[in-house]
This record gives sequence, structure tokens and C-alpha cells, in this order.
Amino acid sequence: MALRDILILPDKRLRQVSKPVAKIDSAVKKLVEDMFETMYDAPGIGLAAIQIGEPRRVVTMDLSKKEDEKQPQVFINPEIVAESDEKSAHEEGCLSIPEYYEEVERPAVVTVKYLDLDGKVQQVEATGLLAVCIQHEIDHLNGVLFIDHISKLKRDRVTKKFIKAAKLAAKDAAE
Ligand code: GNR
Ligand code: NI
Repeated sequence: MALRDILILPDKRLRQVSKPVAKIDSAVKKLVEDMFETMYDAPGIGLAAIQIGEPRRVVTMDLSKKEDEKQPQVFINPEIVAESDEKSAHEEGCLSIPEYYEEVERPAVVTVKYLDLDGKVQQVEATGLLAVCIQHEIDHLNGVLFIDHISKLKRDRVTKKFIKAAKLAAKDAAE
């Protein structure tokens, strides 16, 4: 296992559309291990492979509470096959946009089809935090960030802040 760097806004790789996994081989299994190590270390409740620079349609998640047993979940090539008309609002954050939180409205219930680590097709009707998180992660696979769902004013403000921070960090590194 290896701890990997998480890409931060405005890294352009976060806008890439990730490629489906054709075969769940040892490279995919290694990627999943690295994703869990990186996600738990962060700590975060979900991670898309592109957040560690791998444009593959792989998502890791663990929605268990700190004090409870771990519940690692893997979604390969996840797809939303149905969504409710009913919407739900939830405050979201993203490891690629650290320390920024904003309310996002999304379908309250989504049916997600995906492959498990054994390559078996699975389907889940997601509600609550699972629905929020899986939609947030599938967005990443399509190059979409949660700030794309908030007002342009707020999005422009946070984007500018991160562009400025990246410029300062690059300047400091050069000195
Ligand atoms: O750790 C995370 N928490 C979170 C909280 C509310 C809605 C979505 C998330 S996902 C986020 C980790 C992350 O950036 N995944 O892509
Ligand atoms: Ni995210």
C-alpha cells in the first residue's frame, strides 16, 4: 500500500473524464489499496481514483462512524440507472477543495449499478449519506466537482482563492 498525494483545485486533471475499468487485475487491486490508505489518512468518507491522479472509474468509500467498525466499499464503473424526482440538500466537502463546505441539492435516492472487486455486477438503491457520497464520487469520474452545483458567485470566489494559493505555493517552492 502507498499513501498518495491528493490533487487539489485548480489541478486540471480533476476535470478529466475517467476511463472504465476493463479488467479487475492486480493493478486495479493495488490502486484500490492505495485509495483506501489515502482516504483513511486524509481522512475522508469517499475517494475517486482521479483524486490521486488515476483517470480510472474506481471509487472507494467508508461511511462508518469513527467509533464503529470499518465498512470499506468499492464501486467500479458505477452508473446511476435511476434517480428520484425528490431532491435533498446536504453540506458537502471535498478532499480536492480542502476546508470549503457548501450545501448541495441532489436527487434524494439513486439506484447505482457497479462492479464489485470480484467483477460481479451489483446494484444498490442509495439514500441518505450514501446517495450524497456516491453522486459526489460519480461526478469526479466525469470531471465534475461539487462546486459546479453551487452558485457561480460562490464557485468563482472559491476557485479564485485556490488559484491564488496555488500561485503562492509555486512561488514559495521556486525561492
Ligand atoms: O470526505 C468527504 N466528505 C464528504 C462530505 C459530504 C459530501 C461528500 C463528501 S466526499 C468527501 C471526500 C471526497 O472528496 N470525495 O471525493
Ligand atoms: Ni470529492
